[in-house]
Amino acid sequence: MQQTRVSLIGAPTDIGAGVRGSSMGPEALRVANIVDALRARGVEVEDRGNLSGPSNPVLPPEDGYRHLEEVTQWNEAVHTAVHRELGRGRFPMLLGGDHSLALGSISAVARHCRERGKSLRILWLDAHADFNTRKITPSGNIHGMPVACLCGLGPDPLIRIGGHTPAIDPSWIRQIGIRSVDEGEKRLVHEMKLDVFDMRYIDEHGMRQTMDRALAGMDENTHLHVSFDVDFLDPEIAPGVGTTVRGGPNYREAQLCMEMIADTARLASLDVVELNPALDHRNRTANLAVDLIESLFGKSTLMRSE
Ligand code: B3U
Ligand code: MN
Ligand code: MN
Repeated sequence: MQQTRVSLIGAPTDIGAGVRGSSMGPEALRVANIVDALRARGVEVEDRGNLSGPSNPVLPPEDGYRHLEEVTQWNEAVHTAVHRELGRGRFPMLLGGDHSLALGSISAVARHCRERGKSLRILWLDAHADFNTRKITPSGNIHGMPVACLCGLGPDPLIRIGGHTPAIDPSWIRQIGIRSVDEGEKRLVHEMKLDVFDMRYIDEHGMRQTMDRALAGMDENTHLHVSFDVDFLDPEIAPGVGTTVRGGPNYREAQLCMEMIADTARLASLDVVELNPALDHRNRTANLAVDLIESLFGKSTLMRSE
């Protein structure tokens, strides 16, 4: 099998979030030794450094969006960088930054898949559905909207990134770990028929069956993208995020989730977002994120015979 070649792309901004600090995420992941951890898995790694973009003006929402222009600029930079790495046959790993950046990242992955005739499966690991729109958002924070924007529901400059609207079809997404969805957002998620494995589903059926179902139906032609919002994890183990929601997956469940993704050997791009070092204790959440990323790249306790 061909060796995986990862390109780390830092996007140090909290432009789409309500709580500041995820702009420090890329550095915290580097301090947690993400490069060496991946190399220890036999992965070839190049750290492309950080993208640049506008600073956070900390303004209130306007017409339902906070910092729309700045979010657009950051996402255009992310789109270009991610698309370029994919074109080179490399695995882009976006180090956020807040989750609004998944717009740039996933639109680039979708464009690449269209160009190469590949099918795309997206796993959205998150406490939140991130399916708000201008009319229903309680905050105006665009990190609560990227899935809706990718599906074509959002402001022109955001839904046009990458030149194909909508960037993706809702049927390509599986959301996992969801436990905080706003009222209007619930209706929209239902209307758009998103495939959601919420915490209730995981409680009732376990992580094993959840992942079996979320990963079903892929083949050799599938590009698997994981968008890992660190607030997916239970705040007891991952306190370093801006919007903690209790009752998330514990350490073992999160490990199993990552290991089952690794077993598919289809993972081809990744976002690691919403890590907020300003709220963390001794880089504990960054270390945990790196630990889980190692599992995503095949680190498991024993050789498995089946
Ligand atoms: N749904 C809320 C909260 C939220 C969404 N994503 C995060 N927080 N990280 C909102 O503001 O849209
Ligand atoms: Mn999110
Ligand atoms: Mn979240």
